[in-house]
Amino acid sequence: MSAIGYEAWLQYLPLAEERQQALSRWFGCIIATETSEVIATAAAELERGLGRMLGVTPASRSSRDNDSGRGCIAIGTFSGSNPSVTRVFGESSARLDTGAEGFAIRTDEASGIIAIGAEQPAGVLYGVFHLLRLIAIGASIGELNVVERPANAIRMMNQWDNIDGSVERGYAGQSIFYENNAIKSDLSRVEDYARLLASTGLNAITINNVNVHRLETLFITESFLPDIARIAAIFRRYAIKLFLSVNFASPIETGALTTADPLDADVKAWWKAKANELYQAIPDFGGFLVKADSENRPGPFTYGRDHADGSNMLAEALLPHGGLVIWRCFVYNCKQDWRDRKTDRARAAYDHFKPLDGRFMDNVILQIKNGPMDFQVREPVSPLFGALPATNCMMEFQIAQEYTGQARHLCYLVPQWKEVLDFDTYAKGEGSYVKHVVDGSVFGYKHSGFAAVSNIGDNMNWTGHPLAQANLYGYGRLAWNPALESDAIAEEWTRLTFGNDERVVRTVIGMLMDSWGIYESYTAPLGVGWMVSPNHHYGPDVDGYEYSKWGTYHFSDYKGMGVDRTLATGTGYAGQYQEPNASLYGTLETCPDELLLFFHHVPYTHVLHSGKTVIQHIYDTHFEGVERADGLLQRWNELEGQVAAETFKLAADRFAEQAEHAREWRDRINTYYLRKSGINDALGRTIY
Ligand code: GCW
Repeated sequence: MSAIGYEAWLQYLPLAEERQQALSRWFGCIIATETSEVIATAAAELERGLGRMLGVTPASRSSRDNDSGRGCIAIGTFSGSNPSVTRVFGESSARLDTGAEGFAIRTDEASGIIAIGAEQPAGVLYGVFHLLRLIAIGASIGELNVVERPANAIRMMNQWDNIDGSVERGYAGQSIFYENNAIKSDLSRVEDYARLLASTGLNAITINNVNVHRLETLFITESFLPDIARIAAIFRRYAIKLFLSVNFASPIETGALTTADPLDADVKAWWKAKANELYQAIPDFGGFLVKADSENRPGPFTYGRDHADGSNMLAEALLPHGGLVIWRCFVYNCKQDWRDRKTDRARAAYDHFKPLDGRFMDNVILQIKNGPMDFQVREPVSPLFGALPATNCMMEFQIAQEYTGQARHLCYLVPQWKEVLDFDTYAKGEGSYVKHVVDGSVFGYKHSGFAAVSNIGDNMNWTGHPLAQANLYGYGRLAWNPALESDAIAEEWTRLTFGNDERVVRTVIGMLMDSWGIYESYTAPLGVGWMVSPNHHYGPDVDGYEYSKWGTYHFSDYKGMGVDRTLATGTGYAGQYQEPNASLYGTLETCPDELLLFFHHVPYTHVLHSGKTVIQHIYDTHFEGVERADGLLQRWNELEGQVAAETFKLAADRFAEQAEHAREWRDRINTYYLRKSGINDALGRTIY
């Protein structure tokens, strides 16, 4: 029994004695001969993991000097100096399809060696975490012959942390990087975070909020660079590259120039000099993440330039150093008039960026949110995926549950992300899945991959809700391999976190897998989104954003609700998809129920494919949602005594809050629609 806390999925719980004994024949020693920092990290992890699980730490050897009388584990690069690795993989290492960052693990009965080999030290580290995971979840290691390579080249985390210690949309405490307008002097927690990220296969991180405020603008100046370099050095040991979010108006805001016009010669020269300075401090610096002309952030529009001009100017500065510009597509009019039904925020990213396809430099990547709006519980996939054959693209997910319960409600997001990744864009005919757009294979992108907004803070368990760790873990695993199934990822996480008691494992997996559907059922219905309290976005407020400037409306009146985004009579958004998706969504008869109100404005009496009317669907799902939220609490309560008391209590309190709060959602939404529509619940349940 263990607390789900600081160690997260790297607890390395002691194995049963029998298994310890069976395994110990393989782990007489650890042979690591190379001097690379990352391989040293890998060797230390092996010592720690094996030591805890087996109860004895295998001796470390820097050469094959096996006096243990038992088998050993050897780790190293294929072309490195570890003879045991070479012996096991031999010439065949050239044919192993590990790619640059993958790894191979092989059990060699003849020499008594389990070898982990890779092209690069990073692969060795991932291989070590993989082997430790296999041991922890009870897999057999006697005949290992594993070859793994990541599907995505960029596997990135985005922190929305601010220098004052706050975290934008953070629900798990304060920043682990910053406090009181300074970078923390004690960064040990950052190192522990790096380890967690590397264990899931992530290889890049942006350490500051995309909203780059006054002091964070100075991160790229000498006031902060030495400290930033300290952070980069920590992540480097875990093969994670450091990126910074930058302010497009930096030349002005640092006091250097009076313009940030991307075509101005002085501006270009300023950024070039900046890049030189940055790479002097951090030779393997990853590059910039940029939020420009979005939600009041500065950008190229101020100078009558477009986003290709803006990003290319930065890309030119970084190019000689091999740096990347990751440019966000979250660009829309956040000052629209709710009376104007033609302007559609959902259209914005495509309208801005589609016409620019082909104009971006090779080291620019467009980072696109998974949906066209903003991380709602249900949205269609952004039509930009598949629409940019000549521009590098990557995915942006949000692990932080801004609109999905804020780490107080359980919402395992991996199934949602899987739906996005498995969506067929038809960009190059059938089978042009989003996952293959963002892994670069559909269009042959030079750079591409995954990014996600982190859900961690300085809470002792990292993520606030102990079970929200599953989202952090799941994101990394999916970025490595989008073909993994949601329940398989849930099972890995559960076993690593709670141990292998089958009753606990089954209960937790079941709760995780049901949770997204439960959250959806008592919140905004049928894909319409929002209905949250303005600003903090927690809790129900059906009209909270209805008369605002943010472009997020449901248009409910006494007859019906939903947003008409059809080509024929609406905003035309549905026409941004390629066929057959454009027709599927644009036609009332074929539009999937779960997205109906995203695409169509319909009467409350409209009959869904499910056979229910819209109004009855709203009532039914909201009543059921509360019952199912109660069910989560009951299911968790059954684990009392099976899970460490502290973890049990922490989660039990949150499940109680969720059940209570689901009632608030139910009653607000049902009451609102009863009053608007005047149509009674067919089952006569209590609505206020
Ligand atoms: O959803 C909105 C959030 C903002 C965030 C923005 C973005 C970082 O409410 O807090 O700002 O998205 O993604 O840029």
